[in-house]
Amino acid sequence: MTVTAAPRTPAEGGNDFVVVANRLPVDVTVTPDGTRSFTPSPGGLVTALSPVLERNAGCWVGWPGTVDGGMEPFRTDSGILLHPVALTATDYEEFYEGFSNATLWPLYHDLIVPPTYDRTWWETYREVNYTFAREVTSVAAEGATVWVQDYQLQLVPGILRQLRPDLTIGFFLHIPFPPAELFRQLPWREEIVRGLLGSDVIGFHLPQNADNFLTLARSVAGAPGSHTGQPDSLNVEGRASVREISAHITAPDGRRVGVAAFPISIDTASVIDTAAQVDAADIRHRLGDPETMILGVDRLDYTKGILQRLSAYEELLESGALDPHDSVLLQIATPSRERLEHYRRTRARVEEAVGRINGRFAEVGRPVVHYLHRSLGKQQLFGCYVAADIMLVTPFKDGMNLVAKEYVACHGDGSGALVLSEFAGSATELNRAFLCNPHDGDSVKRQLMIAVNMLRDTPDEARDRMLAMHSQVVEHDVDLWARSFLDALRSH
Ligand code: GDG
Repeated sequence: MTVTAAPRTPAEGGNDFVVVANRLPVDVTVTPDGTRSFTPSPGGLVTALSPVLERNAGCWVGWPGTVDGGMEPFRTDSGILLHPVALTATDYEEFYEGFSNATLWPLYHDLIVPPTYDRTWWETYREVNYTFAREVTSVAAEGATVWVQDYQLQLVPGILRQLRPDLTIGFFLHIPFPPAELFRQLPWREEIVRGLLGSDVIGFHLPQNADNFLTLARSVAGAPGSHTGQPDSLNVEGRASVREISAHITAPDGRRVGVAAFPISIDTASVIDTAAQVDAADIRHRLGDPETMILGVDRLDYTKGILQRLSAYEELLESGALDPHDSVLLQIATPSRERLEHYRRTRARVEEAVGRINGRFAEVGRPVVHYLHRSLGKQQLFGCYVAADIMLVTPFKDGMNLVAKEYVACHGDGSGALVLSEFAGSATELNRAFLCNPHDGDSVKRQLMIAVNMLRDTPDEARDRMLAMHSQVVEHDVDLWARSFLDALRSH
């Protein structure tokens, strides 16, 4: 299918504010008689955007998570219209698993595994982006604001700009944006850049991501092999700053596109509230009342460095730095993208390591690693955060990492310690963490032991560090993220 844009008329009685994301914020339940029902799922993005959507008669456009047929739009209890986009099984394989998660995901995470460049996947990505954009045009009122989310939908701003020039369009990327020299590998790089430039404002987590994009925009349109007929390079002014627009790109159609960093955060007040209700002592008791409880919480993704964290822990047990009678590592690994080869391989290696470490160091009835490969309820998850002495967050690359912020939010009493990869976006704000380089096993081990020893020997110092980070997430919550992006978009 060719993506040609026939202008669309605004939806009568449509919505003034539309969020479009790959997934709808719903959980699908199938009853024994086969009836499907949809309940809103309580993700961070939903919590952040719900008040804005409610105030503005808003609508959320996205895929409901099933490939077996369509579904009617419906309203949540709070009045938000959920507008489903139907995807086929082939769309799911080629657009979602293929181009989004086996091409863009590894490319944007610094090639931790090699990306696959497949023309068929790319064509499906374009088609599905076109489908999402068409759905937006059917629900957006004249002059509406549309906020497009994440790497799966990078062509949507450009398509919308052609279909509906009356719209105000924002785009936010939830994962890192790679350095230009990596991005330039992508055979369809110009189309992606032009797709993003359909926006009025493009937001990233960090100024460094935004600067990568600005550098790329300076060069990619006129790169050798360019067949776009665009000028040699796009005109770029300024440098990216945080929460305000101080950098602009002049798009090929003459519009000024604002670029800035808007570090995402969590619904801190609600995390603190939930954390106050958990029984952390019970969790520690069920783990055998260890002296040191270490925690890891991640989607099971090769970017998260789970295997490297297990290896560091194993070596510390081996050397005697950690005592297997007194230490427990609880690793919660939420299932993710399980049909993709690299994910299957990562899972196999992680599970092999868990088995090996327990085989070497566990006693009967007393494992040294507790491993859960499933998703926990929020209450239980936050109970683990509160209970843990040390949180290990060791991604090789991560846009932000909300788990680190959630842990810190749960430790308003100053207890606990965060060992955090310097390659997680959150390391910029949580700079009182024990920062480590996950590519260097010695660095992970060293920072983990500094944290263990500080909690034991100089607890006041550990407490100061945690309290400083706690204030950071109290003052910079997800509401600030949403407000600052939308204010920038409005005043652009
Ligand atoms: C992408 C970017 C960026 C995890 N296990 C369970 C569970 N979770 C929740 C956590 C947290 C969320 O999932 C994970 O968010 P992260 O930010 O840590 O990581 P990604 O999924 O990779 O998110 C990332 C983010 O988008 C936002 O822009 O920060 O860099 O990669 O909220 O609590 N929740 C429940 N049970 C679990 O077992 N209920």
